[in-house]
Amino acid sequence: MSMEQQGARELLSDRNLALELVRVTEAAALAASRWMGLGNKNEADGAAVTAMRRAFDTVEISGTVVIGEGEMDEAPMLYIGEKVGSGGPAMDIAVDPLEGTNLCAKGGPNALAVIALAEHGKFLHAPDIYMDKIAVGGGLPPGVVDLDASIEDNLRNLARAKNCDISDLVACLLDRERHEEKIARIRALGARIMLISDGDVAGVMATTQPESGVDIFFGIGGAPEGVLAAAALRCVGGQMQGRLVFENEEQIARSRDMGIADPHRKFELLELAAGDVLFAATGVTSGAMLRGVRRFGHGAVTHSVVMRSKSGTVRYVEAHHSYATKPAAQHY
Ligand code: VTB
Repeated sequence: MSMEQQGARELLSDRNLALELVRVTEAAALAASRWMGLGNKNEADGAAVTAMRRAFDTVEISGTVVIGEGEMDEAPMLYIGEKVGSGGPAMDIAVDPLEGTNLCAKGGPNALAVIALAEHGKFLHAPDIYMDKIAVGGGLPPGVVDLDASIEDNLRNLARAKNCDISDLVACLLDRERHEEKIARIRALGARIMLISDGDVAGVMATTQPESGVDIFFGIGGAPEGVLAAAALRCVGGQMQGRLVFENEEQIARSRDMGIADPHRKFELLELAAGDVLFAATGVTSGAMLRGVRRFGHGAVTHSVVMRSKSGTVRYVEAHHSYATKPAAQHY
């Protein structure tokens, strides 16, 4: 096979794979949506995990989960190191079958089923601890914000780059006590704030969408969610930095065990998610970017996004899942 033919073949398989991934996030979202608002986040999460794990069986990759549901001894499925897929190119996989378990359990906005894929070794193997994050959308000068700069400098620089007043800016943060000081300083400077109860993958992604009204994401959330958000930003443009936040020595040791030579360093976007990245997400509940699963007597409708960093394509997929040809036991 000529190099051109091989290149074309790789491109095609990569493209097909992107669409296959949507089927996997759809399956997780459909399963989780059955538990929307029922007040049971563990059942919702379990349903999403089982459905996602099953859907991976038909995806033609030799996948290894690097960001998943936890260590092998604490998660029965989609644990770190688990092999998934029916065989094919070796890929690393980052998953969050239900990002925002609380959101789903309460019927709140922005619960998502999320997957990112890259070649082996391209995602930061982030342990399930905290990460301090800063993110802004695309089209801004490189380095316009920095995790090590003060909140005030970051907001001033961002306002200058966006040619607006600080009072025009909206910062998104998780609504947590640990952010009290940050929130006070943002307010003192005159910028506005959107506090979210959970779901910082959606929070970071909101910075990339002008219609979301969010200009910048600040603060400490999950480290695995940081890698997933970085994968998304790699596809749509935007800037992000993250630094692991440790609560004890054991977490530092665990990070080293996971291959992070200097656990205290600041990671740039390309260190969180490098190489050619595929990203897919399906809405479980409606949010700024995706509509949640809607159910009818005859089936359900899902809304997903799938993106490839190589081409920069962002595709929204509305899928109508019909019960017409399925026995009742197979209704999603
Ligand atoms: C965030 C958020 C998640 O965890 O990462 C958050 O995106 C951080 O942890 O949806 P705390 O809840 O301990 O603050 C979630 O809320 C749940 O995974």
